[in-house]
Amino acid sequence: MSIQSFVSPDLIRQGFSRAMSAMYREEVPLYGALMELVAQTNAQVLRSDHRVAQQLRNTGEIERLDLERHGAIRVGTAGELATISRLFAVMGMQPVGYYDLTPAGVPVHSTAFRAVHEASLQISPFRVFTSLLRLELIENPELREFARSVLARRSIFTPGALALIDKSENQGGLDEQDAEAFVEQALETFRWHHSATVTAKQYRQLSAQHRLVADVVAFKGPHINHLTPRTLDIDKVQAQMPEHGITPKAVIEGPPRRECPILLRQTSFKALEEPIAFIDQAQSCDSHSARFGEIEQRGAALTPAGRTLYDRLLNAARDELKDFPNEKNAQRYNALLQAHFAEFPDSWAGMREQGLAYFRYFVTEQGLAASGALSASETLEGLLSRNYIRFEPLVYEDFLPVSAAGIFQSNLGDDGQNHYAGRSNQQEFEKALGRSTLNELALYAETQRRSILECCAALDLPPLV
Ligand code: OOG
Ligand code: NI
Repeated sequence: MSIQSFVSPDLIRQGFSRAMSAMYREEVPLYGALMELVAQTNAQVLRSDHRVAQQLRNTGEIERLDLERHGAIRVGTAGELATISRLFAVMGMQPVGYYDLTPAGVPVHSTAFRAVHEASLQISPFRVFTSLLRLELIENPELREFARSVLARRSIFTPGALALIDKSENQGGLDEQDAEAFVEQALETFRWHHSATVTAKQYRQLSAQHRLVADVVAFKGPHINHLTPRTLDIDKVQAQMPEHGITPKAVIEGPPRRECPILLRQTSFKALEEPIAFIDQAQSCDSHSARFGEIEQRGAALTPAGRTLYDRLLNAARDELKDFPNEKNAQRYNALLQAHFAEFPDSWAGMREQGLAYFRYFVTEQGLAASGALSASETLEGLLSRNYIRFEPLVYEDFLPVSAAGIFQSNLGDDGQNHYAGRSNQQEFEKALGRSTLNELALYAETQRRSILECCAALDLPPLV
């Protein structure tokens, strides 16, 4: 078979993301309502805020905005994680970053599967926050063994999906027909199954250990637990949610509202209580809240210096609050965030000059007109000051551990505040994954560098980086 007949992994991912969204819309009615609200708000922002509209046009993000979403799943074993990694690889998604959620009382560690090159992200920015349950943190040895044995018996991939993953790896891609079948088969892994794999009593025991343990162990597969659209104004959507029958959590995770958004702001809500059929009773009064809704607003990716500053300011606000942010202290928490983040420059130029964020550089019309007549000793700053090039912030494509912990906790209920003795263990995670995770900061630095090299080529200059 010739290479030319393979479908681009980027297009398989785009198709998969669409199929996932359609499935989730059918399974979780509130998701449809949320998508409409976000689409309306984004359209309003684009009409009224010309600066944001122009920026999104300049970077091309405007074309991916409606496609943009992330999902989340939780798997139970090393084998499941390794195969999920191979499944995502067929769609051009790689594990980026390592997130340890145990300090926040959630017995998992995680990575985000996503495309890594800006050209691929442009076709589909679909990402999946993927967590591996840390069974070793279950203290009760009998319950731990029980959970292990239940997980060992399940198989979360269809035979068709496994065969197509093998085929793609062996021949280096999938043709049109196989790609279509792959999307259909892969989707099955993420579907909700309303029948549990345990008895009602066992479910309650797992749930008493941690709701998350029950969510992973008691079901046939790692159902997608939320699918999150990207909004251009999270405060506006949050304010309008109640009118649409949606009750968000009290506090928006991440940085405060700013002129120049950084990283990621998120909020979630309970979307659906699912009745479950246990193996010993078809109709049970137990229900399980497996599905959530979430929205997010994305801002600029920060450099290591910017991230250190972000972490320091966030921690300072939280330390001063002296409690987990909740309904009662939400107002004070927001005020504290605003006060502490006053130290973080709120202009793109300021952040660029201080090396706090990553940017993409673009040649201007003026630059193109001057191309060929520039001296070889040009500098980036010189080109910027004469308007031969301009810059736009590079969007953050990843997640935040403190925010993710807040999302987990609000989704799981109050019993998420356990303390685990387990240490962060990236090595163990990567052993399970069967490969190493990529460093997100290196990816942003590469994209920034490529954009500078493209400018140099267009201006007929030697490389400036
Ligand atoms: C994942 C929670 C984290 C986010 O956006 O930070 C997350 C989960 O609940 O499985 O999705
Ligand atoms: Ni999420």
